[in-house]
Amino acid sequence: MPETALSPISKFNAAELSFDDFKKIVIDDYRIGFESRQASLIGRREVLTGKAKFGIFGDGKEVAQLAMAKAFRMGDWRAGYYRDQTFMFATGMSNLKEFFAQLYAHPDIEKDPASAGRQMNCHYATRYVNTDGTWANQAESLNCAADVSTTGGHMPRLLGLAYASKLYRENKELEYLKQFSVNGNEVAFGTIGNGATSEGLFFEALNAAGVLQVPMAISVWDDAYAISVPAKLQTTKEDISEILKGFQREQGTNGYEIFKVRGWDYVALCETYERAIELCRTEHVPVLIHVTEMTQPQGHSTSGSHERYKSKDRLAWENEHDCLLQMRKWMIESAVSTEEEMDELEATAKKYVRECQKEAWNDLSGEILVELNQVAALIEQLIEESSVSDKLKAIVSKLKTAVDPGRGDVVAAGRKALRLTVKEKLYSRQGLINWLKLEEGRNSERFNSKLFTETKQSPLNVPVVPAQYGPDAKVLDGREVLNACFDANFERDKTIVAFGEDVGAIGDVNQGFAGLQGKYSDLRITDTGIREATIVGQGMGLAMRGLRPIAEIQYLDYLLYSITVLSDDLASLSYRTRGGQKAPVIVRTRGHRLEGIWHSGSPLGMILNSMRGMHICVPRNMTQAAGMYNTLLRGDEPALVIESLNGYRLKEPLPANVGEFTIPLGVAEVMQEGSDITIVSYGSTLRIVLEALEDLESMGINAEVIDLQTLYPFDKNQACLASLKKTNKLLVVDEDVPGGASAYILQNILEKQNGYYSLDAQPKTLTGKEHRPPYGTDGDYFSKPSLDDIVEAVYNLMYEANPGKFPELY
Ligand SMILES: Cc1ncc(C[n+]2csc(CCOP(=O)(O)OP(=O)(O)O)c2C)c(N)n1
Ligand SMILES: [Mg+2]
Repeated sequence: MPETALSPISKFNAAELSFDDFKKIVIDDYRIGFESRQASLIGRREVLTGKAKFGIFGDGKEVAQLAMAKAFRMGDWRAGYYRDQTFMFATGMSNLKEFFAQLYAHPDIEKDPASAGRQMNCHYATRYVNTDGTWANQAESLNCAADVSTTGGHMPRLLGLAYASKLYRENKELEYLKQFSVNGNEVAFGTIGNGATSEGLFFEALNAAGVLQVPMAISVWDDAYAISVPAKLQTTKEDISEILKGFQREQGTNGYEIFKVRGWDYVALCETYERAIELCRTEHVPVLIHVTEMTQPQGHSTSGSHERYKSKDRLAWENEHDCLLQMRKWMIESAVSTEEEMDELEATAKKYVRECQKEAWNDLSGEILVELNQVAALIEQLIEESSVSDKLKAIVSKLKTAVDPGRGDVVAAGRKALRLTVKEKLYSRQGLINWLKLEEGRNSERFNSKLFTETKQSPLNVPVVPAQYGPDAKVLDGREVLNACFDANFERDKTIVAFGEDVGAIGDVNQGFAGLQGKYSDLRITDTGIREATIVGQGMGLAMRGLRPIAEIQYLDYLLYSITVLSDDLASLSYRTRGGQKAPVIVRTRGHRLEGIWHSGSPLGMILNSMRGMHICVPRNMTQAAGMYNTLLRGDEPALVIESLNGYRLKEPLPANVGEFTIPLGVAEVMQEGSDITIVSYGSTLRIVLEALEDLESMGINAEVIDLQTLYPFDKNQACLASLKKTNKLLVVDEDVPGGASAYILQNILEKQNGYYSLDAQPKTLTGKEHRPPYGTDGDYFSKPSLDDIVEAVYNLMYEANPGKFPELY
């Protein structure tokens, strides 16, 4: 195996070092740990005095992180949680100024590159997306996937990051992707609190990594508490590594190597990490390092005090076993340093951290002060002309005397001044209006931008290529059209992989991938365990590392089992890093209606409400689905594609360019022109609407039918509005619960598109019932919109508008 690229961090191997070199490394480590501790102490004070809103820190966890950092190499990844500041400082992936900038929520990627002030403090990320949307070189960087605040929420993604190394090592076709991997030597380092190991996501990821044998190194930071809840109420036997012993690999089995080490024992920690990570990296064995006897010198967070729930004995034990105190003691005992040298180092470190904190604060408050003075000057101009000058003066005075004012205070002052003077014709109002407009744009960039990557790589910029049909186009089952599409894409792009339950050997339960594992190998078309959350996480980690995953959730109803990952992690990734990270995963599933309570779901309202940040595609048939896959696979943003479960065996002509034609996202299609009423639908119900047209025609109703095709983005060209202008009547047909996706559709048409002004009858929705559909054909008929329901809903709208022409039905 080729040599692993070394990170700037020196390798710790005492045997090969002179004592002086060894001393230097240890002292430097202590300095980093001590500075990190100071940052925690000052950080807490900054919250308690009101400069920052909330603080959660890594005090008590410093020494283990210094050891972990030594094993971290170029190309490696971290996916962890909010205790890891020392690791981030030791690796150089973050620094003290950035730490404080994030604590103060500085909305500038230069100051807080991890999140541009969007995330709580100690939520880390490196920026691997260049500003033009292209990938940075990850193999020559140290990489940190963007944290989430949810405990255990990062575990599925961690699995994917580790799995990418496996694919890069084992699939030789990927060797050309040098900017992502060197022979799959990259380890994915995960960290998690002892309490969070109670989460299902932890166990799901743990098991999956054991099955897959991927280089995933999980460190459990065990401080015996999860906020106030002690280990006794969290973990069987109060000991996570004890109960995970069954995962230990044995002669001839797969599994884990499990290590247990105390969090204040610097030497043991360094040795453990070196050994564990070497094994993980070279043999692709997952490892778990259980770091015990950690402490929380300042308690869990700034929200409370641990004296409330920890006993005096425990608090005294924590004081004594403070990892930095223990490290300091050991350094002096083993002649690495002297008391005097340590005192000096600590005094210098304290001063340095204080300076970093002050600079970070001045950077942000200085920017705000400029804006504050601008708005104050503009309001002062108003004061000269206005009859409410006293009130305006009060605004300025309040603003100028405010303690630590924010941008919100500055803008609010301007808005209030405009409201106060709304009835006055003041020349100087315009200056304030102009300034507010300018700031609105800037603040929208700061606080609301980058829900999607929004670069030229976006799927919205993929050129539209129409489907072509030769004179002898074959007419196939829908599933065969999809199969041909996937085949062509797998051939074209070696980075595409697909995986999920039953996706590999049988080519998915509806055979979209049939025969493709044989053709492209089980590294590219792969079966997984029943583990929806980590299927999505697997996709996310792969996509972050330059691969193009299609992660399959067998049925739409089971999306719920992965919704935490989709909503918290995947959909928020671009936003929470302000475009610094991306993960173009395609989540493929099938649903809308078939049979029974758990195979007929169409919870699009839930999806739309929880997954902003992903494209939501609802193709009416498999050809449209294929065109959407072709688009998405050429763009760089995450998407969910819901195929119509009852459409795989319907006949569709095969486009000659089945792997090339594209369906643009957000472009609704008028399926049938008409003049009496607009029916808007998508997916499986769209087909029923089309079937209903014959009955409607026979009743003298000429309906226009629109297929939305994607719910997000929504009808960018406003086909719905154009249609309403002709028909003045609207029926939305949707099979979600009442007030689910149909409410979203109405809001878009009536409010965003201003369709309200084109209506001359009440807009209506026809949806599924409140409950899920019972099993059987009758269950479907009486629970989901049927042809009869559609015809009657349309007719009733016509009757209400013109009872003379359309008499009451019954
Ligand atoms: C899914 C989820 N549930 C609950 C919380 C609230 N919460 C934040 S931290 C925490 C305790 C975590 O304890 P542990 O995993 O032991 O980590 P520690 O803070 O002790 O290092 C809880 C319950 C959360 N952030 N996410
Ligand atoms: Mg804990």
